[in-house]
Order: sequence, then C-alpha cells, then structure tokens
Amino acid sequence: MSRPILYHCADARSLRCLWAAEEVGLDVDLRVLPFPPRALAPEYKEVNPLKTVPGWVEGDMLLTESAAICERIAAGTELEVRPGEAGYWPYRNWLHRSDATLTFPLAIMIRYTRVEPRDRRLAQAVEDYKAFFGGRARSIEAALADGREWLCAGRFTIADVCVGFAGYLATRIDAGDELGQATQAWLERCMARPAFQRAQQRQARVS
Ligand SMILES: N[C@@H](CCC(=O)N[C@@H](CS)C(=O)NCC(=O)O)C(=O)O
Repeated sequence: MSRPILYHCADARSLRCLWAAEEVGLDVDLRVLPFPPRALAPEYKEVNPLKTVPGWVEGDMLLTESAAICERIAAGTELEVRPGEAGYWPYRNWLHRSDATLTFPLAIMIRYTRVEPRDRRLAQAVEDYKAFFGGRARSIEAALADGREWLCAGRFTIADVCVGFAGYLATRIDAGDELGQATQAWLERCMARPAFQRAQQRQARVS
C-alpha cells in the first residue's frame, strides 16, 4: 500500500481510521482540518465532494466511510474477521452498526449542542437522541455479557475500533451515562490500548 493520506478532524469519526492505522503500524499522511470542514476548510471539497471526514486517499482511490476505511486498513491482519471464520457475520453487522445505528444519534446531539448557532439549538432533540442512543447501546452490553472481553470472534478486531469510537464519542458529549457497566469496562480496555493513545497524541500534535 502506498502511504495513504487521511483527512481528519480531532475526535471525529476519522479517529477510527487513525486508531486502526496505529493498531496495524501503518504510516499515514495525516492532514487535520478544522471542524466543520464544510465551513472552515472549503478547499477540502476538491478532495471529498461530501466535505465530510474521514477522507482517505490512496493513489486515485477515495474512501469516505470510516468503517470501510478501517476494513481496508485491517485487510490481511488479525484485526479483520474473514468470511468463513466464526463471528464473521456479527463482525460485519457491528461494522455497519457502529456508524449507521450508534454514531448517528450522537451526531444529532452534537449538531444541536455545538454546531448550530445558539438560536437554533434544540434541547428536546438532544434529550431524545441521547435516550435513542442509550436504547441502541444496549446491544453492546448484550454482546459483552458473560464476561466477553471483545465484541465478536473472541478477539480484538476493527469492530471494537469502530464501535469503540462511538462509545468514546458518547463520553465526550455527556452521553457516557447511557453505557452499561460491561460496556464502560470494555471502553476502558479499548482506550487503554497503546494504539488508541498514540492516535490521540498524534491528532493533538498535528492539530
Ligand atoms: N458515515 C460516515 C459519516 C462521515 C461524517 O458525517 N463525518 C462527520 C464528522 S464525525 C463530518 O464530517 N461532519 C461535517 C459535516 O457534515 O459538515 C463515516 O462513517 O465516516
């Protein structure tokens, strides 16, 4: 793989990709943008017409979905679960759930607490989507029942990275109290990983 470029905003979904890259020891050319790039880095639309992060550029390939980028990074490593392995389908389901189901309600909360101007902020939407997130996050608690250490396949995989980011984001926006006990312990294990800590240090250095 040629050295990929990762467009990133601090603590945004692109942290999944930076963390996954650190897990496998992949060197990325990290470009940190101000948030939201649509307003504060208008030139970025030349790279990613959606104006969202992550943006992953590898040669002439552009990927813009954080879980798909994590799959790309994990390909051929122990962080992926291969077709035919036990846990493959739950693994794929977690990858999709991580963003579409778990991060989506948090994004609504962020929008109506921080991104919109004060006169457009909506306390009711924040409360409702926090509860919505809590209901959905119960699926993480269920997966970790019976003392299971990781979400699927009996080992740490990029499903833990992708869902772990959603858990981390929840703690950053006052929704951490929606996470169950087993989920909180799992999240601590995720965040204690040297690769997660390196990713955080790296985004802080470049920001
Ligand atoms: N499904 C995409 C969502 C990408 C996305 O919405 N990223 C957010 C950052 S967390 C963003 O760039 N928001 C800025 C905007 O939409 O203006 C993924 O998983 O990467």
